[in-house]
Amino acid sequence: MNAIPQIAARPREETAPTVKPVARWTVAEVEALYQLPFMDLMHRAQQVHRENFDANEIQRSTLLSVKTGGCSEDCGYCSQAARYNTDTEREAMLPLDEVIAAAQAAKDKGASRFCMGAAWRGPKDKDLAKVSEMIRAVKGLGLQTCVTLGMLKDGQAEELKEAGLDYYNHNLDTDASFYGQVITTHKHADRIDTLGQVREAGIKVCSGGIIGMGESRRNRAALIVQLANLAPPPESVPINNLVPIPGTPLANVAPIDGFEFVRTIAAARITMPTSFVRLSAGRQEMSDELQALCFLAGANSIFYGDKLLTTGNPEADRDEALFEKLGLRPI
Ligand code: SAM
Ligand code: DTB
Ligand code: SF4
Repeated sequence: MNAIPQIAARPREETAPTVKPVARWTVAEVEALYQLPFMDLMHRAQQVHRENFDANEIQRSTLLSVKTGGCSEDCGYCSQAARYNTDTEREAMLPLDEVIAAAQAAKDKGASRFCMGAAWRGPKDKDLAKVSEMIRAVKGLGLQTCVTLGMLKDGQAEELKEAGLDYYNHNLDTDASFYGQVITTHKHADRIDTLGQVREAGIKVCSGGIIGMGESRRNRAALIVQLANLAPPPESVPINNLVPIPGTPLANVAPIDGFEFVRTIAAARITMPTSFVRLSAGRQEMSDELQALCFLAGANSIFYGDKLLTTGNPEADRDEALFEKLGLRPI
């Protein structure tokens, strides 16, 4: 089927990283991956995975919400949107010493990356200065740094880079054509713009999406294409299974079939062969066996620690026991 074309040499000024999409994959090709017999799809995903990674290694990132709740946006899945009546209350930004203590604890538990999240449409300049201090401190502990702060304005990505930021997480979340059914306060194109600013500043991109929001298989395939055709694709691709939050518009969406979720992981692995694919939100609700199928399909990263931003994640002990059973080695 699809061989990824080599990118031909281009004039110097065009070689700067951008996220301008290239036509590497089509939706029809990714739908065809989804339609493969399950065993064939797993085999193909494992082949691609083993060509690019040690299939027995797994990367671990720990998350901390440094500014929780009260968000102006209307993302239909989110506990932190001010407009929905959820159990999550608006909180002030965490003080630096609490962030440092959490990062040190994550490092002691074995995480290699520390990701700090804020419930903002985008950061104000005074907020960014505080987050930059957090990045400097976490980097100083010897951890890779990641933040997810919403949409960035001109100059903000450069400030984050200067503070020592390694990765910026900003998910496309869902297919451009489904986006307006879940979020109306900003656009899919705004997300792509921010990813461009992150790239231009020389920060690595972490971008993925949420599966199980009532989207069709075609929407899922289109999301994968939109991620895979970014030039270059994100270094890190979180695939979240919707965690239904009471009080949000998506509270009662029917859960996605586990095999369909695994197929999505495989499609991400095959189309983005050198990216880390992270089995992200929704892991707490999964059996060990379903998680193992996700790893077989090419997921090689997880969020590690008993909390995501506002919802639960498996205890570190459960993850360690699972890694032990599967012979997975953390990196
Ligand atoms: N406000 C920033 C933004 O929207 O980019 C950063 C924080 S936001 C909570 C980060 C990501 O968390 C979202 O893009 C979405 O992919 C994920 N997320 C939020 N709520 C979720 C849920 N209930 N289930 C699964 N993923 C969720
Ligand atoms: C990502 O893709 N998933 C993480 C991280 N990036 C920021 C967030 C998941 C949030 C799940 C719901 C919650 O805990 O509020
Ligand atoms: Fe705000 Fe991000 Fe939640 Fe959307 S996903 S409501 S932008 S915190």
